Amino acid sequence: MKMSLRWYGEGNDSVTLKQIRQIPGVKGVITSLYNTTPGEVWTVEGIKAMQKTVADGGLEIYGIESVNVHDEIKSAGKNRDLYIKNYIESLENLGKCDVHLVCYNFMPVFDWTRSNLAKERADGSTVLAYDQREVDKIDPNNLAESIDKMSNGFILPGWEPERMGKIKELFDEYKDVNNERLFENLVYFLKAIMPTCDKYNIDMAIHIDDPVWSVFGLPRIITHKEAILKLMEAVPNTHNGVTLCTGSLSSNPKNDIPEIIRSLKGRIHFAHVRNTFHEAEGVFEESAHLSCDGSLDMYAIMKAFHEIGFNGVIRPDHGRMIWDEVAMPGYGLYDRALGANYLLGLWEAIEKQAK
Ligand SMILES: [Mn+2]
Repeated sequence: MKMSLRWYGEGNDSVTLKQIRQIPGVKGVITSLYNTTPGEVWTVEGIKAMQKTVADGGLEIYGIESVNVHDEIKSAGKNRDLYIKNYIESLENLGKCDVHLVCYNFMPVFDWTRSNLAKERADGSTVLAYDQREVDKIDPNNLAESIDKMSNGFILPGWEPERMGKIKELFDEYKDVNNERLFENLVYFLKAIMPTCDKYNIDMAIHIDDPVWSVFGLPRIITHKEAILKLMEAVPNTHNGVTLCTGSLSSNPKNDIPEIIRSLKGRIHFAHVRNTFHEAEGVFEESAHLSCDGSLDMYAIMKAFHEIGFNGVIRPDHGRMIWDEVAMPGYGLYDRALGANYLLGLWEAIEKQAK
């Protein structure tokens, strides 16, 4: 297992490569070409420049999060094949640069949804939180605005202002897309890119939907064990795999995460591991990574990864904002560093016990 941290690139991220390098056990980052827009071809030069920056910082790029999928691919719009062609070209260029892990999601319009990016907890830390009752009160237009106001001046992934400016058109694009259609569009996309993934040995890792239910009437398909397995069977190539995000899966407490991990042996290429605290149905917040702080058994989760022989990349996911740090919500240094080392500690214990 390789522990990593997500890094948003120079000039975007308040956390530096030097800081990440000083977290024990972290030798690589997950990053992206943040100056590209979904649908644009990633160039070899762009990828190489990003690799050089990270290598100069003493770290390695373990994978990409994300190469975003254009909404016309998700909605089967008229330019779908053109955008798939561009996506394939980006994958080829990544392959040529020796990058073999690509995280993506197939959620319409929004990458993820929260109702509060800085909910204060009893200890004075702040966390990302979701409350369905709050979400029900706002229309998506205002949500984009309120998220923008809450983001401490950072641009949040999936919520770029230029996309949010076109939100009505985006919703229109999906008016005839239900869960079945969205699934067909995903399979169409995966079948088109698999030959390139075979050629360059690229693992595609779809992120769990977040939260795992329909928000604003938009379809959601990567939500629970059967739905994920259905996708694995529809495109049985092992390059069609999953980003197992425990936080996203845990938005529905009915998801038995260790059991889902065991059912996906050989198909989990990347993992986001974090804890959440469940208050009520549709109401949760992102706690510290430790089992004692949230509703998940992190030991059981790490043990399940160990049992299936997981040797991919893990990163702690969103952290709390602590110690007066000012950073992109969920992506400060301190709590993610604590999370990474907690997970590494669990892993060391599990590994030694297994021997
Ligand atoms: Mn995640």
